[in-house]
Amino acid sequence: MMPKILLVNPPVYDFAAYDFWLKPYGLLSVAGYLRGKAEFKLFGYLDRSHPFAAKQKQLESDHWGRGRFFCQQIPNPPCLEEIPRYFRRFGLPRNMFVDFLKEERPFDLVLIQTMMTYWYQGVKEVIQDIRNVCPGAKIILGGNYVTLCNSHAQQLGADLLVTGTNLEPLWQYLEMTPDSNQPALWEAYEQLNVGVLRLTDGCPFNCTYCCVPRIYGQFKTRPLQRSLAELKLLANRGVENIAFYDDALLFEAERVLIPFLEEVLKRNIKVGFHSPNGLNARFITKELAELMVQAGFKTFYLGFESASPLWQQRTGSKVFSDELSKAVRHLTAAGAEPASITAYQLLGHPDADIQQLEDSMRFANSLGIRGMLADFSPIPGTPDGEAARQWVDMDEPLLHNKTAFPITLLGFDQTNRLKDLQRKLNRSLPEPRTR
Ligand code: B12
Ligand code: SF4
Repeated sequence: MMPKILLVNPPVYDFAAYDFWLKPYGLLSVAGYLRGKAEFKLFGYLDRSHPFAAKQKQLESDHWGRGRFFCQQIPNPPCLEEIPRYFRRFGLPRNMFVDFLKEERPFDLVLIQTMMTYWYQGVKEVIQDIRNVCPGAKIILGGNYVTLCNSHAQQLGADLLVTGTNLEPLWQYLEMTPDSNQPALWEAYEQLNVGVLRLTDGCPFNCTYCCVPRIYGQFKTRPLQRSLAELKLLANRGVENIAFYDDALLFEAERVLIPFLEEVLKRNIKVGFHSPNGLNARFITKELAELMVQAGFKTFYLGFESASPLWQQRTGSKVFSDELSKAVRHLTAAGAEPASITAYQLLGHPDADIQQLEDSMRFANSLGIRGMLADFSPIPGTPDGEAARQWVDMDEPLLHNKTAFPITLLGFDQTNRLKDLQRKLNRSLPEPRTR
């Protein structure tokens, strides 16, 4: 008999959350490796195609498949009481999961996705409900929170924690043999409008605020044929928008992204591509910009962080201001609408004094592109996360919260002033033709 496995993408407890092409890609990838070897059920709290969410007007998707989650306001956790923002639980209501478990039980195994370190309360809630309704099921956690806050995650009471990218302990625990050529288990969704792809793993840079190089080791490309098979699977399911979750999608593009996009054109696959995780402007050449636009890239998020040369050098020199200007020139010459290009800049970084954020925001605006303040979340084990210990208790993951940390560091008024300025600068630009 095949084991019966439940896949869960938990609800999110946070001040803010928005469906910016969010999918539990690690979880679906792991399940994909076991395709045909187990019976799967998925409960996605953040699935806006679920009938409960799909019928609510205010949760409707925008033109590119993004949208709001259903949410309920709840009291701030005690350690975030001082933060003057409403705390919420995002995702399908709790009783829906309990009813689902009662209807579908028993399960042999439950695999739970963990994502942001400061989202562990949702994971805890899911574990409690499973223990109550399906006491015989073995619970397995994997993903970022488990990897970055392992000893904290051990207190949640799961049976196995899979850390990092080594899945060997999982296969041993399950006594199953994976098929690593299989794409993610997208068919687990009954309705699917948005998909995710990842053509590479890791990143060759070493930014002081990021944990990717430490977790993924050397930059590696994924097999092109497997990515193309996954794209086909998504396109056949009717997916219209695909977000890349790569950390360095444009690095060594001639080995991965270029052949991938050429194949997209050759096969006449029509989907909109997006890069919410940020592209490195340094690698956007004239030719690459043309190919990206032709093959269907609709939005371009560029990781810029700051226009201050000192700050850029001190944090890893991943991109310089002239490289951003050049990338914008290439993209717009290739036909990208300037309003579809957005530069991310970090708000609340520990070196805020040398970051010259206002100047950086004005610089991006002078290029005719939008800016987005990416609230800084300190990550344990990174140089900047460790530096953050002087302001917050890094052993409490709730204090890594990206809304809370900038307010703790800069104060509420200064944080609001900078956010207002960003909104004002964006309003000075023409509206995107399609939002
Ligand atoms: C995609 C991504 C996003 C997406 C959304 C992701 C989502 N679904 O929520 C977007 C672009 C929206 C995003 C936003 C942000 N992100 Co982000 N993001 C990532 C990224 C690149 C991948 C995360 C992911 O989906 N991993 C799963 C898949 C893709 O990974 P995988 O390698 O295939 O998985 C393997 C293993 O990890 C394991 N595995 C993974 N999951 C599971 C599950 C199970 C059950 C098992 C057994 C195994 C397993 O098995 C797989 C084996 O191949 C990570 C960096 C990274 N490379 O991990 C940062 C990362 C998670 N983000 C980070 C940050 C800082 C942010 C932002 C705060 C940035 C900002 N300032 O705005 C925001 C916060 C958003 C919010 N609402 O709070 C940090 C973490 C911060 C933290 N404290 O936890 C990370 C680690 C990057 C970094 N800077 O170091 N992010
Ligand atoms: S370039 Fe991006 S993924 Fe790479 S180390 Fe820097 S922040 Fe992390």
